[in-house]
Amino acid sequence: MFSIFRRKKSGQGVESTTLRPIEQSGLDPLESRLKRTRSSLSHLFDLLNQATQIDEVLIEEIETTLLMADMGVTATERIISQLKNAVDQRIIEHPDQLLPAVQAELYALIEPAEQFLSIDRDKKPFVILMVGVNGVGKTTTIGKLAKRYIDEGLSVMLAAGDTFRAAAVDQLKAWGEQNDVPVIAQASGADSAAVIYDAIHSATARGVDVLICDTAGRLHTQDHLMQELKKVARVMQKIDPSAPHETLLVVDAGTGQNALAQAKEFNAATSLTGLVVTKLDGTARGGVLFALASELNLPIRFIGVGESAKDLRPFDAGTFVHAILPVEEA
Ligand SMILES: Nc1nc2c(ncn2[C@@H]2O[C@H](COP(=O)(O)OP(=O)(O)OP(=O)(O)O)[C@@H](O)[C@H]2O)c(=O)[nH]1
Ligand SMILES: [Mg+2]
Repeated sequence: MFSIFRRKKSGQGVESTTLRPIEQSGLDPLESRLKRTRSSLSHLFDLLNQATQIDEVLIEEIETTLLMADMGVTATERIISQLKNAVDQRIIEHPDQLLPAVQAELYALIEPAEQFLSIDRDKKPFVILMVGVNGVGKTTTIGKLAKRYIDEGLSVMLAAGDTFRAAAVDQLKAWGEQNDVPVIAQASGADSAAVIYDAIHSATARGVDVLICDTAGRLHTQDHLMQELKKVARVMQKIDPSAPHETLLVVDAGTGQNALAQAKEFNAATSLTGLVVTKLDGTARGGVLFALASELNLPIRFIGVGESAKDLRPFDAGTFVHAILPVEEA
C-alpha cells in the first residue's frame, strides 16, 4: 500500500507516475496555480523529508500540519491511523518511506472523487443545473463550461435562471456573446423555474446538445430557496423526466471547511451529482478537496484555477496530489 505513489491511467491498469522534484522540474501550470496550497503543505514536505526518526511527536506534527492545511478531521484521522498502522506493522520502518506513504494516502483518499463528467449524447439537451451559495463562481463556471463544450464541437445553450440580480443576466449574456452561444432570459424578477422551462423547450426544439442553467446564489440555510431548487427540477421533469442530468454544486475553496458544510446541506436538499471547486488559484486551503472527497460520496468534476475561460480543469486526482505535495523521483 505504501509503495511509491501510483496512479491509474485509463485503460492501462495501474502504473507508476513520473514523480519530479519541484526544484528541477520547473512549475507546470497546475503546480503554479496551486502554489498557495502547495506552500501551506511545504512544512509537511520539509517535516517528512527531514525526519530522522519516526516517533509520536513526529506523527502528531504531521497531524497538526494536515489539519492546518484544511484537510478536515475525517481525512486527517484516516491518514494518521494508516500511518500508525503501517509503522506498527513495520511496513514503514525508515523515515524515507514517510513522504511517499503520505502522498499515497492522500491519493487513495481523493481518487474516488475523480470521475469525469461525460455528456450523454442521447439526451438532447443534456441539462446541467448549477447551484451554490452567492459569489462562489457559478456563472463564471458556466461560461468556462460553455467554452469547453463548444471547443469539443457540441452545441450549447445557456439559461439565465438567476432572475434575482439584474446584473446576473448581463453577466451570462456576456459569456454567451464571447462564445457565440444563445442565452435564454426573461426580465429580472421572473420565475427562475419558468425561464429554465422555456430554455429546455427551446433547446429541445433546436436540437441543442448541452443546456447549462444558472441559478441565483442562495445560502444552504435558507430553506425556501432550497425548495425553489426542487421546483426548478420538477418543472424540468415535465419536459424530460430524466432532467437535470447533472446538478453541480459550486463551492469556493477559499471558504475551507465551510465549503464542506455547504456541500453537505445542498446534498441533503437537492440531488447533487457533482462538485466544482473554484478559486483554487487564490487560496492556501486546497486541502479542503480531501475533506470533500472523504466526507461526501460525490465526484469532484472540475476545479477552477483562475478567472478566464481556460481556467477550468477536469479534476485529476494524481495531478492534483502531485501538484500540492511532490515526491522526489524514485
Ligand atoms: N481567481 C478565481 N476567481 C474566480 C474563479 N471562479 C470564479 N471567480 C471569480 O469569482 C467572482 C464571482 O463569480 P461569479 O461567477 O459571479 O459567482 P456566482 O456564484 O455566479 O455569484 P452569484 O451569482 O452572485 O451567486 C468573479 O469575480 C469571478 O471572476 C476561479 O476559479 N478563480
Ligand atoms: Mg451568478
